[in-house]
Amino acid sequence: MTALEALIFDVDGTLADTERDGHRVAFNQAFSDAGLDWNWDTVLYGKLLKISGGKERMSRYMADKGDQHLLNTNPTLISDLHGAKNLLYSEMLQHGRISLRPGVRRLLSDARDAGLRLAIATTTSRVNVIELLQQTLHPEALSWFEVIATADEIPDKKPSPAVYEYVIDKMQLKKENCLAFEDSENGLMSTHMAGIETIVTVNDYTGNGNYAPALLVLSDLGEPGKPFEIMGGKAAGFIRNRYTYVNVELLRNLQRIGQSHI
Ligand code: XBP
Ligand code: MG
Repeated sequence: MTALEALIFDVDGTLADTERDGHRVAFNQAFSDAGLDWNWDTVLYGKLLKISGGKERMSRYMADKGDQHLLNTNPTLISDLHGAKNLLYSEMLQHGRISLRPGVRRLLSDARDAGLRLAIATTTSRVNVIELLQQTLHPEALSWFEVIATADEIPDKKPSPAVYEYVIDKMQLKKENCLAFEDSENGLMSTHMAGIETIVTVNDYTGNGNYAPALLVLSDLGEPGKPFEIMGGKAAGFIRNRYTYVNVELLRNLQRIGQSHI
């Protein structure tokens, strides 16, 4: 039986709650700076999040609003807005407005000490990942991850499995030797199609999803003294009354459980 070798992390919603008070606010500022009457309130943004990728999200919204004529005067409107949004988002990170979710720093640090290999698989832009890791985790945090796969390398966004397949291929891993961390249905569909067992940590936007294929569905990774809530998953019965936060020992056990389900 093969052992746990690597952990692959989604970014938005998984490492940090970046959407409602991060990307959404930056999108709205970019819209208003461009003189557009577009505004994404928190409820609308929750619906729009079903569309992976900021550019794709704006394109869909523009079409639904009947504003496609705007492209006649500015054919690069969507990519201009996206660039402006990412700059504003970077500024928010630099001002410390976004922090890591519970347990993330501890687990990454413990995983490194245990010799587990780390990677990132996200549909967001590379610039956003770099800023988030450096600002919230550690100035040298980029070097903690063997592969950082983003929308810049993999335009085929989640729920496509492409970004996870890219990571597995680059790291020459077997999918059975990895675990992935996701926060959304699109993310879980992506890992599931790539054949990677997954722990889902939900947030306000993703709590009502269908996570049937997940090994575990949790409120968050938990901390000593701040237990996670177990919301479901194939391994939920195993961890109940045994673990209150995600640590490397639990992950090694989950990887074995994942293999026994195959
Ligand atoms: C993240 C996304 C991204 C972010 C915004 O999904 O879908 O579009 O919302 O970033 P996941 P960009 O967590 O599943 O990777 O504007 O750079 O796309
Ligand atoms: Mg996510």
